[in-house]
Amino acid sequence: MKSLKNKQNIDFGLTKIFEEAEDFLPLLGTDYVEMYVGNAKQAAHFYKTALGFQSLAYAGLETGLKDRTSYVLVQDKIRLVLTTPMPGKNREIFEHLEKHGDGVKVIALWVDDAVKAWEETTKRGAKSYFSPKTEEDENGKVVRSGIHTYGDTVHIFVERKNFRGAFLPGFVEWKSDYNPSPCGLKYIDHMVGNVGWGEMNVWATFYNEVMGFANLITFDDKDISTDYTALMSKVMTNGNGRIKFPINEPAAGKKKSQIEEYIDFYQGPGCQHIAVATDDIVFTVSEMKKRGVEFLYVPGTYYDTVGERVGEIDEKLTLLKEHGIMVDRDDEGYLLQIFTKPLTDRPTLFFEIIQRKGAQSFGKGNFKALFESIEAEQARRGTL
Ligand code: TYF
Ligand code: FE
Repeated sequence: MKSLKNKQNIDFGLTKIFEEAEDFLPLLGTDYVEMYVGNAKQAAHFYKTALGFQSLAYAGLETGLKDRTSYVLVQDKIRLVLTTPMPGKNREIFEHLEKHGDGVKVIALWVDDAVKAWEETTKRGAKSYFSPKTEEDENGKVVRSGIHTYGDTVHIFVERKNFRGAFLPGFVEWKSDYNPSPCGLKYIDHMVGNVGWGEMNVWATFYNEVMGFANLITFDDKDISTDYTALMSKVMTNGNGRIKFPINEPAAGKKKSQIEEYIDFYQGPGCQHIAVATDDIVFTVSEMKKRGVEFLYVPGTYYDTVGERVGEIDEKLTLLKEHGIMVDRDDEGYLLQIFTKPLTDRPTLFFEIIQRKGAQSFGKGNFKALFESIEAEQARRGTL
């Protein structure tokens, strides 16, 4: 039985949550993340240079694709697709860009059966993005289907067991002479959605009822609020724990919530951050800094008390302080994390670098320092 097998893979106390549930949507992992961007060629250069991604695949004019151009980048298990529109009838990408700026359009999920994934989710109320279709080339075939989630964001289910190509049918392998070394990014740990006032529960319920996810943790405004920022968050996770989607909504605070700021600039709900795992955060962060990535500033005083809060850790505190890397502990271990500034001109999408050493939580102990740091940035932008 598939559902039983899934349960044995659960490695962080999810067994209880899923005891009775049958996993009608088994997910093997994140397949790819696709961003719609204003200039895919330059964005690809940035993600290679600054974050250490490698060239993987390409589709555009040279491959017979007329209405858009896509560059596919890879770093270990992470695949990032950067797509820009070309003049033509495809208004979807232009409209997405005009409204949101560069942002995440597709969070693609790797499945064994893209037809079943679409049927199970649409029958539970998901709005279809596209019904199952088979794409084929000399490397085999891929079945994909898609559903809508928050805002203009979509999930695409990807079934690739009969495919050997670089990415998807229609893409050619992209061999480049420019190959900056990786920064040690391994896989996507979680992807966070920001939604509007009162919508957190709508989307938590969507992930529960339509996709069979469970609520792993809830943070209310009391957990999170600083003097200014306030937000609430529910972390939703699938049966084997490989996919984690925290959903944030703004809460009333003294000044403008960072979630509201995001929604104002993204002009609606969307993906706020992509958390990527590394197994050597000091290496990853020092590489990314050398390559020009800017991180949020954590005040030096944060490190005065971190020792008593987290106890013994393997890393030298002086090194963590030098880089502004934060630490938090839970029952199962500890984690190290740091946040980039937004990677776009609008204060919208950013990346989190996370190294888990047992802990499966989200750094609640760092919320205050983190949000104060975000507020300092909001103040600089005049949006607080
Ligand atoms: O994903 C998380 O829950 C943590 C903390 O606006 C966090 O990375 C939560 C909300 C937010 C930024 C980070
Ligand atoms: Fe996060």
